[in-house]
Amino acid sequence: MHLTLTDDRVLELDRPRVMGILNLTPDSFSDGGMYPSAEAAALHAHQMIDEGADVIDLGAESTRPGAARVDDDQQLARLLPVLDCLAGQTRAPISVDTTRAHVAAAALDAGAAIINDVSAGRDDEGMFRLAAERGCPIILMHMLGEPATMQNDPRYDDVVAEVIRFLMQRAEAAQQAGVSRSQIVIDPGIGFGKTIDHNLALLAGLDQFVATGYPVLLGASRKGFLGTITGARDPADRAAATAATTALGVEAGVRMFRVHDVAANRQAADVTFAVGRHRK
Ligand code: HH2
Repeated sequence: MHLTLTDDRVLELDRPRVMGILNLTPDSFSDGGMYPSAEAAALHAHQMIDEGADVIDLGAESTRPGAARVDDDQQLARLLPVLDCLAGQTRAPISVDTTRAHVAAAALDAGAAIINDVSAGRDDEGMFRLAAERGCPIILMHMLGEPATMQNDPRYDDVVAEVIRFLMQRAEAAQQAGVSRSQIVIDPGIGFGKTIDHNLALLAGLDQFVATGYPVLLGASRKGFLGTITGARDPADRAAATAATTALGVEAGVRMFRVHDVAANRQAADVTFAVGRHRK
């Protein structure tokens, strides 16, 4: 299994891949406002690559519960200088975390290789067309409702089955728009319209996502439910808790992990994967 990035580059998914998070936002829940300049942001990307990140996920709009929307121009004003700094300096693929096709298109032009759409193509109907035209990989994430309201009493009868059904429908819609099946990654959307029990049920049911045959991405990094379980109030203190979810994900066959703390999660992924290869 692999993703095709460009004509000459592929991202093999024969082993776990770590995606380092770079949020160029003033208001992200754990790393908002960390980078005073594009150079500082690019430096952090290089640090994450040195720690073992395979992909860098660049985002310019926070999706934390209740976050305000950021218009396309503002997103691009944040993303393009960092992409310019990184272009030509690293072979690590860059994904762009946006729900807007215009933003994704400009980011792809500036060197990004993957689209990470937390709305799974629902926010902008041009997104699937763009992914089809460019032939790039696209990550489709489940969210119940939208960030402004998603944590208002989310309910499911069977969260795993409903999230998988949604993702299969969106993957089908993407393919109808011309996206190749092999370029689609699915993501249960931990924390997006989910209670702690929903998040735990999704983590316990990751093997069912893997069984769909699509590559699966897990984004549990530093999220609130980990603070509830461990008592770690500061998101920056949740690296070990996140690494536990990474180990569970590797065991279940998840191949991509979107994380803030690259070194800890690289180790968790590599050790769990190495043990898994010896299981009879
Ligand atoms: N989670 C966040 C943002 N983007 N993308 C995918 N595919 N999966 C996720 O779980 C996911 C995501 C939220 O986390 P973060 O970027 O750390 O915070 P914020 O949205 O506040 O910027």
